[in-house]
Amino acid sequence: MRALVTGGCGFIGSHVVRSLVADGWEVINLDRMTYAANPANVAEVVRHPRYRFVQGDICDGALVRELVGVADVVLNFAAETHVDRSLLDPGVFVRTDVEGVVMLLEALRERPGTALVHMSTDEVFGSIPAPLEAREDRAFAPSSPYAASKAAAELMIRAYAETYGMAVTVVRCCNVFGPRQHLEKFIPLFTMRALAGEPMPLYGDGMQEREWLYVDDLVEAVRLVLEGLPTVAGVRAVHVGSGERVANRATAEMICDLLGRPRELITPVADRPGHDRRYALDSSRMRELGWAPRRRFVEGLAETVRWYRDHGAAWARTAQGDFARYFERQYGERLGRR
Ligand code: TDX
Repeated sequence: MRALVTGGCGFIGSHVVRSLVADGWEVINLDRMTYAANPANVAEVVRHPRYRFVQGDICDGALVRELVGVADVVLNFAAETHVDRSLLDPGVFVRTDVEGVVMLLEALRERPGTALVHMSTDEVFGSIPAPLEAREDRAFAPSSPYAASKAAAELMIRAYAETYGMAVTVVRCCNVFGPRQHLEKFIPLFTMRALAGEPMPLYGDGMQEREWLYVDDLVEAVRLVLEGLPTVAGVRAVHVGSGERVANRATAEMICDLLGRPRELITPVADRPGHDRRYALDSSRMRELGWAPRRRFVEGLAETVRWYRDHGAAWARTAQGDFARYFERQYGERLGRR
């Protein structure tokens, strides 16, 4: 089987690329190499005969048509993913996360035998009040430009599936974490700040809850989805969540404790505008397929924190980077340095 993986140099995409190549798949990795991509993420497969890298944009219709034309399945991980950046610059989210998906759909229309697995997010539902869990048929209510761009992509997918009889799987996942996640995200950022003995900027009261899934468990879910791709036209959505919902303050405290750093580093700062209080997925559909996460949050967090302690600084240096500039823009005022 040959997969076209988009965004395969990013966090989740690269974990999937390495898993597929190791298991005998042919993989074409299409990545634009934005700030979020890191060539080190795929270093171990880069010379593999079943791996091919193409630097390019999912908004490039001709390129996408050519690559979709030689694939059995397309896995779309290409996206702008950071909520805070979507508050600073929403336009690029509309372009990549919506227009890019339409480009993929246009190419797939001409290839009825090629399946699409699209990565989406629990954020399309907005905040979920306790004790509710979002089922697959819940109405969308996105709060951020990022979440709205992912919801809009799903609506385009639905429209194409209905209109042109395409069979698509949408994987909606909770917060994923693990090695190689960009430093802008909560767990890597807080880990690196704690290691450096620098203030860890906790938004608002820190009582927002996130459902955390270790990246290897998501990869296993994606692999299971690939084993049972639908053949009937329409959209099949599946929720992939761990059920482990943790308040941000508690996660921050665990990071300090794991590293033996004082909890006083946790610094409350101005909240993220439109900040969702709680995410919670009902993942029973995936569990009925036989999937279950293998790692508890505490275990995955300990492993992740260790990885950043041992490799984080060197790994971060291999990435494209505007992180220092972004950090100043996002946190300078919040941390009182402007
Ligand atoms: O500096 C911070 N301080 C802070 O308190 C950052 C970066 C985050 N937070 C809070 C905001 C969230 O409640 O931590 C929580 C997690 O933040 P992020 O890592 O930015 O993730 P989130 O906004 O929950 O979105 C993530 O999960 C769903 C991914 O970024 C999305 O791409 C995915 O779709």
